[in-house]
Order: sequence, then C-alpha cells, then structure tokens
Amino acid sequence: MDKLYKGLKPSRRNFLRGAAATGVAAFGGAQAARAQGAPDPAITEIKPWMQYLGDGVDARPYGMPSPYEAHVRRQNVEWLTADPVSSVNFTPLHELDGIITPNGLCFERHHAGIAEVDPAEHRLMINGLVDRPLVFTMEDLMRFPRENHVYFLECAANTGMEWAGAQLNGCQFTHGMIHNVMYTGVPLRLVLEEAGVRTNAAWILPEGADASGMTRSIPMEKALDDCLVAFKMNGEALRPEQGYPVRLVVPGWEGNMWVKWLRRIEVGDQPWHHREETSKYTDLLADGQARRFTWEMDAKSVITNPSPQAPITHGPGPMTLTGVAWSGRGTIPRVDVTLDGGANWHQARMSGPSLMKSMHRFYYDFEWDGRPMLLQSRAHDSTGYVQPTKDQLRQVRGENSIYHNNGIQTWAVNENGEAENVEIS
Ligand SMILES: Nc1nc2c(c(=O)[nH]1)N[C@H]1C(S)=C(S)[C@@H](COP(=O)(O)O)O[C@H]1N2
Ligand SMILES: [Mo]
Repeated sequence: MDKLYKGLKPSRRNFLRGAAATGVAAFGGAQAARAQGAPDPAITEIKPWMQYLGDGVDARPYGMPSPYEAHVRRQNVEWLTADPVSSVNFTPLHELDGIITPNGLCFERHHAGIAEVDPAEHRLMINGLVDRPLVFTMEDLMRFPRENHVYFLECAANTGMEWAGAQLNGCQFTHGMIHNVMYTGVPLRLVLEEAGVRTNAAWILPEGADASGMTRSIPMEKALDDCLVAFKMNGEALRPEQGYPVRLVVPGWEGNMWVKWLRRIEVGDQPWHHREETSKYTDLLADGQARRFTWEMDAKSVITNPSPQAPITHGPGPMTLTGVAWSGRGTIPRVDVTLDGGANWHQARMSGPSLMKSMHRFYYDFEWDGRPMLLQSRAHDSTGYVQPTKDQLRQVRGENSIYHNNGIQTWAVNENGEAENVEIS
C-alpha cells in the first residue's frame, strides 16, 4: 500500500482544505476521507477478477473498450432525418478527454450510407484541365511522400438546431458533429502537380465513390495549400464510415467538402454549381440574400463536463470543468469560462498540443459552492477573433440560417449538479 502512494505529490485539493498532504488523504480527497470511517468493500473484499485467470494474449486480436464503457457511443436523433442512410450521428464529446477522437466514436454523416470499398478495386482519377490525366491505385498513392497532421472536421450544420433557441439536451447532440483525428496522407498539391495543373485551372471537383457520388467545388488555392489525400486516421486505415480507403482532408473548412471514398478529382476553371452540394450549404439571411462560400469554420467552444449528459455527481467542493475549442483559421491560445452567465469571466487552463485547425482542450479548476451556475465558454483564436454570443450572430445573420452557428453555449446547472441546455441574453 505504502509503495503505491509514495510517488504522489500533495494535491491542490488537499492543499486548499488544509488537510494532511500525505498518503491516502492526498489521493482521493473526500472519497478517501469517507473510507477511513467505515471499511470500504472495494478495498476489503476479494473481487471475482482476482480469482480467475483472465483472457490470454490470443483472445482479443483487435481490442475493444471495457464492457463498463458500453454507454460511450455515437448516437443519432431519430426524428431529425427521414432515414438513417442519409443522416448523421454524433460524437459523445462528454465522454472524451484530451484532443483526439477515437476512431470508433467519430460522428458519421452520409448521404447514401457507408460504402464498403475494396481497396484493390479502388482508383483515384485526376482529369479536366491537366496536362496528363492520371489514374492512381492505392499503392501508387502511398508512394508519394506522406505527412501527419491533426485536424478537426466539423459539419457546417453542427449546432444548427440551436439557431432558434436551446433545443437538444446534451453537448453530444448540440456540438457532436465534429471529430479530431491525426491523418496520414499525401499533400493534394503533389498529386495535382503529378498530373500538371493547367494555368487556367482555378477549381477542383472531388467526387466520392459512394452511391451519392458526392461532389463539392473547392478553389485551387486551397487545394494547393494544405489539403491531404488521406488513407490513415490515428495511425490505422480509415474506417469505412470515414471514407475507407481514401478521403479528402480540407483543414479548417466545413465537413461537407471532405469527400469520402475519394474516386475522382476534376480540375476546372470555375465552380460546378449545377452538380454539387454548394447550393444546400448556403446561409439564408433575413433579407432573402444568401451567404455563399462560407467554407471556413469560425472559432467555437463548448463545455463538455459538466453538461446535460454529464451532471456533477460529487456535490460541492473542488472540481474541474472541461471542454473543447477549435478554429478553422488557426490555433486557440485562450478560452474564457464563466460560472455566472457572463458576469465574471475566468481564463481557462489549456492542456495538450496546440495545433493549427485542431481541437484544443481546456480546463477550469474551481471550488463549487453548491449554488446554481450558468456555465459558458468563449474561445479566442490566433487571428484575434472572439467567439460571439448567439444573439450577436442572429443580429448579423437573422434566424433563417442553419449552418455555421458558432455562438456561445449555456448550460444551467442546478444545486443537484444537473445541467440543462438554456439560452440567456
Ligand atoms: N462521398 C461522400 N463524402 C462525404 C459525405 C458523403 O455523404 N459522401 N458527407 C459529407 C459531409 S456533409 C460531412 S459533414 C463529412 C462527414 O465526415 P464523417 O462521416 O467522417 O464524420 O463528410 C462529407 N463527405
Ligand atoms: Mo456535413
């Protein structure tokens, strides 16, 4: 026992309480204090798993989470769409920490379901305004110099249901159309250079191999900048849900452009309005005009714990609040947090890698007095942009829009620690 706890430093919690900063007390705060009164069966009893030999190394060739983590899963909202084949499910943000989304929990958005592609039968074709139209096998693609980058992918419709007011009770549903993954892939620039882009080429039209054959026009400037033709996510092959064997990565831009099951890239001199999805991804303003080409994802943040699906269960005292922040324009040097609906703001503690166009993790450590709270977070990105309130957004964009809602989210926490999605002005 002694040995187990020896390495532990006095914690901030015990320091605040003035408790003896050694041994068990330093380890578990209130929990450990309780255990000192009555014997804790979790310590005194011999548990079943101490009495049998466990699975050997041949039993789990592809590891899965503990059965006790079965509640950690993607979820869809049935009434949202007519059919699960053209629909969306949501990343359980409130169950995650750090900045990387595990592959099996990355939200999915399909227009025609998941294509099950045989990589040996898959090709990527480059045609249009190029000197040499080319067809690549997967093996050909992997011979290019490849790179690793962590990027978030956010659907432009993320938080769209919240335009008119607080609706869905949980950050999984209000903010879960996002994932953050390390991609391994070839810079699109290298693939385009191989084909020889003509001087009058200004746009590309990537196309998917799924039944929706999804296409999106992307300006050449972006294609040559930081786009990737990616075949790995978090070290392993892309999952079928995410476009196996190859997808386009369009850092910082709306998820719709990240074409999955990428089979063709046409090079042209203007956007393909008649063929692509762009018409749907516009933001209708109050005066009937629509914002077009709103590709970049604005800075945004959300508190993931506590939140409606993750109430405070431990009562008043020291606690850590956490959340995520991201910007399609750079990094997130700073996040502010308020416990009282914006009367007082506190600078959050950032922890983990701060990477361009990637999710950032923030924490705020405080003593909860047990009184109701109105929690909000406000992201600042590296361009100096500050996340607006929902009302500020509505003043500029009206109420018709669904896309690009990056307004500040509020959770009302009651004295029992339960959280609810609310809106305050
Ligand atoms: N081929 C193809 N690519 C696609 C889609 C699709 O239905 N088919 N959906 C797009 C949309 S709208 C989004 S938000 C992202 C979702 O990526 P994900 O499923 O990895 O979360 O993929 C985009 N790429
Ligand atoms: Mo999307």
